[in-house]
Amino acid sequence: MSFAIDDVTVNLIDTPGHPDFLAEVERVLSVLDGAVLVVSAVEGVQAQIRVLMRTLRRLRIPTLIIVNKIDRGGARYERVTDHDDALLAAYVDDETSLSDSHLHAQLAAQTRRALVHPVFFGSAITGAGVAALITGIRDLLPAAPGDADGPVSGTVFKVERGPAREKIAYVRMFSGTLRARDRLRLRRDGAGKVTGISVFDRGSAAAGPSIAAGQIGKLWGLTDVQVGDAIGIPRATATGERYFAPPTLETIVVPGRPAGKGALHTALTLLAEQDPLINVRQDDIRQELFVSLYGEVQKEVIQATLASDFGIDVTFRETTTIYLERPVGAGALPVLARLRAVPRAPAIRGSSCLLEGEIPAASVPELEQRLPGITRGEGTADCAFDHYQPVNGAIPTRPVSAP
Ligand SMILES: Nc1nc2c(ncn2[C@@H]2O[C@H](COP(=O)(O)OP(=O)(O)OP(=O)(O)O)[C@@H](O)[C@H]2O)c(=O)[nH]1
Ligand SMILES: [Mg+2]
Repeated sequence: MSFAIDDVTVNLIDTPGHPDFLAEVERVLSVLDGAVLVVSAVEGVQAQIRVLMRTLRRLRIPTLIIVNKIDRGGARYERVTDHDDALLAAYVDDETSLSDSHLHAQLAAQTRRALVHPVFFGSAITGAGVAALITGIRDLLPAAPGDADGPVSGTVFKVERGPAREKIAYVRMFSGTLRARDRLRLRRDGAGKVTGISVFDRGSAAAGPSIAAGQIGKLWGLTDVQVGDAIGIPRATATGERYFAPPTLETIVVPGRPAGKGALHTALTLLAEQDPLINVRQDDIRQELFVSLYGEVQKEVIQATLASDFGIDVTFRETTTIYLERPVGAGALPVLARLRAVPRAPAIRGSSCLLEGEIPAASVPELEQRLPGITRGEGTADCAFDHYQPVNGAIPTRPVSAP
């Protein structure tokens, strides 16, 4: 949805806060200019908030924090700010020689670089603090640069199906102007022609002839389109990487009618095709269909999507944990082997994983350097001296820094 604050147009993408819907947040991260993280003063900083904040910081997405529900009994601000380093209030040196406007400019500059994350307090019910937040969005978050006359560049962050099961792609335009009837290349093999455009503007989506840099809208006609596709020129920063750890759960999807297995397979494959975050696999022996999940509630969404988009009723078996290659992210083991580390079997506790083992002291700095890459930024390393070991071959040297 889109609204105006003075002369600034804000395109707002609302995502669910429940951890089961992490995938919905993942899909939009690459198209954000800034974020407003809503924290409840009653519930305090929940695990989900930490995951989101850590990711927003890692991706350097400018973020404002609003502590909501301060009207409620039991609301305690300090619960939210005191006990979490990641949620530290904006800190600016309070030198008396600096003017307010200078400080404000500093705050805006540092917020835009995602160095600080200003914290607001308010209540959506009473409206307290809302005006300050709105001013903060206008003044502190960056306005997207975007040249409507430049080369066409946009990113698809959501795909849904319309009443006639036609694909509708949600796109955020970064540059250029896309017009109805424009032909597009999608990835290497796909192509398509835009047959309809609707742009989010002042509270609603209106059909129009074109969509330009800075706008968010819906595109019709792109039958091959997938979430994450570039429209026109891919953004230089697009890496295709995943931001959150992949789902750790999976379940078997059972069609309402036994004969419906083929149709269900097709439907799930179509869903997975348009959305890389939906993972489907078929068990070769028992021919059962598995989907991976972030949590139980996601089953309801899959069930509803299959019913509304494909007319297929399904039930689910009990959810199980995926153990496959789970430990420290793909690519971790080759890295550890190269560092001459000897890992023991990983211990999985809920969504976290503990990997213990031995590593030569000389490899520790490189391990620390590569850890974010092989654990999607989620991992931490604790090292302690264990033993000396005889050296084979040339005696290793370590650079000594000048005193
Ligand atoms: N007392 C009080 N209740 C609030 C306030 N803001 C929201 N609520 C209530 O909190 C509940 C959840 O509000 P939502 O707006 O659905 O919250 P949300 O963060 O969008 O939730 P998800 O989309 O499910 O993640 C509703 O019952 C609201 O009425 C507030 O400032 N004060
Ligand atoms: Mg909501």
